[in-house]
Amino acid sequence: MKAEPDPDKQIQAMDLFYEQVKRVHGRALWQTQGASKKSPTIPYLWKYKDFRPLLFKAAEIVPIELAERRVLVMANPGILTDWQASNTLLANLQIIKPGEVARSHRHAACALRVMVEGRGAYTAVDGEKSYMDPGDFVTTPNWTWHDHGNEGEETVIWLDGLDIPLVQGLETNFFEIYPDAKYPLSSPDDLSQRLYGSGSLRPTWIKHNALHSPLLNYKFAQTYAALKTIAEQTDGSPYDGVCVEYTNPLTGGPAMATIACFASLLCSGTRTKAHRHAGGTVYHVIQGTGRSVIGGKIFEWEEKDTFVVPSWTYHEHQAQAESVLFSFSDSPVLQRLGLYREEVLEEHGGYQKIEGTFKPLPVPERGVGVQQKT
Ligand code: GTQ
Ligand code: FE2
Repeated sequence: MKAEPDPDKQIQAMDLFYEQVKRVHGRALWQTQGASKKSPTIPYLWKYKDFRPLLFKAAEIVPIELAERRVLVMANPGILTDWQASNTLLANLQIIKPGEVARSHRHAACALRVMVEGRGAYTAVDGEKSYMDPGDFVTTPNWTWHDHGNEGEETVIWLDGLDIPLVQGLETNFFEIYPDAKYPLSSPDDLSQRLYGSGSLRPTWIKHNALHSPLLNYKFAQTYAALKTIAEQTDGSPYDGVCVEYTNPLTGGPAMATIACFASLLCSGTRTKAHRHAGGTVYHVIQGTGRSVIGGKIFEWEEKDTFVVPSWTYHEHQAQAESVLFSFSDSPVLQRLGLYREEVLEEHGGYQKIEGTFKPLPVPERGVGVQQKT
């Protein structure tokens, strides 16, 4: 007859065993399950009115030559290991004073800009200069040389979106500095707008086989007019309102291989229903005021604020005044890899149960005054 196993002894034996496995830098898989299940990205919102004075302070005390880019990162407090808005994306604010140039460089990460305030600044991408007005959406495809400059009278601020955390995760974050501050210009200013700005008329003599849109600047005036025309006829998606994607005019695909970008018009009083999808999304309020419910919490937003909806988190929007939300997400990556999925909330008539209101998290003492990465 076999004796009953002693549970205490069994646990002891297992603990000893796990130690032995660890000594050869191994892990028992059944012990690690669950450790990586939860995304560290938390829903979060950054107020422009908090960042704006700090940006101007940076412009005053940090010479542009000292910073590769004079940029403040909107850091998701759920992600302790780095400074980023979501697991894959950065959402930063960049400030350039009149007369300044941010020197030319290129990187494996893709970048985008949404102009927030000021006029007279340009970005030059692989030798083509594009002047940027508030609300414009501008692409900097990966591995293109780019420098920025402000030729106007006003200090200029814009939102940068980048896929640096994704590219870092893949350990392919290549980066090069151009020997001169500016990369030589090789095309007329705003050429891509002239060639591709109509959206549906394709110049037949140009071959363009890149993974990104050939159009560098999607002018806000054009986007807004299109949204208003559509909104005269339809409320659009029950989840996103009158939402359009900034596409590659040659393929209909995303603006860049790794980042899809959208503009959504929510007419005054619009309330969308909740859905969730794979892929983290950063929203930037181009204009308007309203609130979003993200993961059961109310996030109040106003013009120029930025917020993040983590992957697989329910979200719905409500506009108090007519609002235009810009958003960008890593969904093209997920779609390509067969990882994309989406789901509509069925309960409570399609709206989330409210469990609270967003409040900025207190900043731990050690986080103030010292530059520290964990
Ligand atoms: O403007 O080239 O916010 O390379 C972060 C990295 C902006 C830029 C950022 C960059 C840039
Ligand atoms: Fe850059």
